[in-house]
Amino acid sequence: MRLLHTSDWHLGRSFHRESLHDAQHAFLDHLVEVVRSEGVDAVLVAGDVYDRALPGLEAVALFDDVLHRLADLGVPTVFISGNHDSARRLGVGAGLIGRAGIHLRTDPGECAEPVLLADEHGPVAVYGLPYLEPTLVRERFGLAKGGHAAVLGAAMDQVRADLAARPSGTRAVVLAHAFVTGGAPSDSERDIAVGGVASVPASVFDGVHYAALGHLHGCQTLAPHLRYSGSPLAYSFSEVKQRKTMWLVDLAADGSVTAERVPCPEPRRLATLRGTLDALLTEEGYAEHEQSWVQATLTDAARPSEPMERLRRRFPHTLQLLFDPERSEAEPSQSYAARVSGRGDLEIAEGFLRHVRPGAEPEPDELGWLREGFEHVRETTDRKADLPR
Ligand SMILES: [Mn+2]
Repeated sequence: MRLLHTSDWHLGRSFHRESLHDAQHAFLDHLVEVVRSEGVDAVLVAGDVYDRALPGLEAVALFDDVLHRLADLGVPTVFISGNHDSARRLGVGAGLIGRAGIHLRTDPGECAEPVLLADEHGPVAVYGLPYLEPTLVRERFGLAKGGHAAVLGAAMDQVRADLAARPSGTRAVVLAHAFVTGGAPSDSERDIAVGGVASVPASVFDGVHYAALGHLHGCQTLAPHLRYSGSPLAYSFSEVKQRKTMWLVDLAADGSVTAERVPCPEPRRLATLRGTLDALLTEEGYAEHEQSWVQATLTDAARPSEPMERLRRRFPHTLQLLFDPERSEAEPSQSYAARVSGRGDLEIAEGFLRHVRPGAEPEPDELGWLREGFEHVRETTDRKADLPR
């Protein structure tokens, strides 16, 4: 059985205020074409369909359009909700849409109800596990406490129990939206850390033949049966070196897997340039980036006048301008933004405590309060998106 695995479409997302609508449209055209030309038997979309819980109308229209096109092709498709989606909103009409062979799995109560497919070698059970926010689903899985590893582990226990009751030789595929240990993050994923632990061990997926993973935006292979497709487009400059792809997965009669990367269309190259304004404007070597989306880091000791205007004369698609002046070692070397970039909220708050109380480490109690505070903010933000009013 031939599967096409993709994830993290983030419909409606822009790139540094540049609309990606046309690029996302082109990607979906490409997806439909690959499904047709490669003889795909089923499409798997592992979460973060939309960028926001309340997507804009343009994004909803893109999704509506691709649903129709996939249904017209008659190729079964399984979607799960990711941490960016409102599971309840994405799941509206799932029962009706399912009659057209498009399966929206957004309900944590349906983890053990697979979409049943088959090829000439027998049945394939496809389990769509929506993103499971520990604080929201713990109780449902009979857990008093525990983070991502516990809830996803409980969901996978249900999957294994269901699978064990099916005819022997049934192959199992899982879709999940999670941070699996060993995966490499980039800057465009929203943090899902709970109690300081974001990741789940790969062993959570023991017993299934393929896990189509979503959440991390770089394409990667953790094991032959455990892969991230990554997002179809770059959503941060940290992805400058990534080639965006989908996985074309062949599931053999014995459940073994071979996979091949299918490149996605690239709307425009990304470039991260660093140097003095004068160097960026004059050096021949930068000519290849004149039409790229550019992040420029200026190293001039004194901030030049009108740097964006001047840069855009050579690089009209400059989207981000950073300053990192070269200084002598005696001076503080970086801006506050540069010093905290890439650090988590908790880490920044810890650093603040050390800064205001030199010589004293933050107390465990204080760290606990901070962690609770940050988690509370994140939960209430997530929960608000799902409120009926
Ligand atoms: Mn994502």
